[in-house]
Amino acid sequence: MKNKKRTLVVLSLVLLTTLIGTGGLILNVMSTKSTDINADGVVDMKDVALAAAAFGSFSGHARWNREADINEDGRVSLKDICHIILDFGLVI
Ligand SMILES: [Ca+2]
Ligand SMILES: [Ca+2]
Repeated sequence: MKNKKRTLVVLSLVLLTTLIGTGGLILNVMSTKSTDINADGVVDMKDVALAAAAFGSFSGHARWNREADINEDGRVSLKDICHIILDFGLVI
């Protein structure tokens, strides 16, 4: 069961990386906001999980997490998660 979850996470990362690799079609605006959402000094799955928990939310929404809105467009979307994936593993 644990291996299935790990496989799903890896496949999701591969999918996101593939989407990002298509010439940046998803990311049309660069952001200067930190992708280290929990401010622990590294961009990792904890940050992806925080963004995923806020996915689809917007300012005022019950699941809204301002720190997860990386591109600061007022929504937590795939664009924000792609920004985090691009920085994945980065030590800040
Ligand atoms: Ca972090
Ligand atoms: Ca956003």
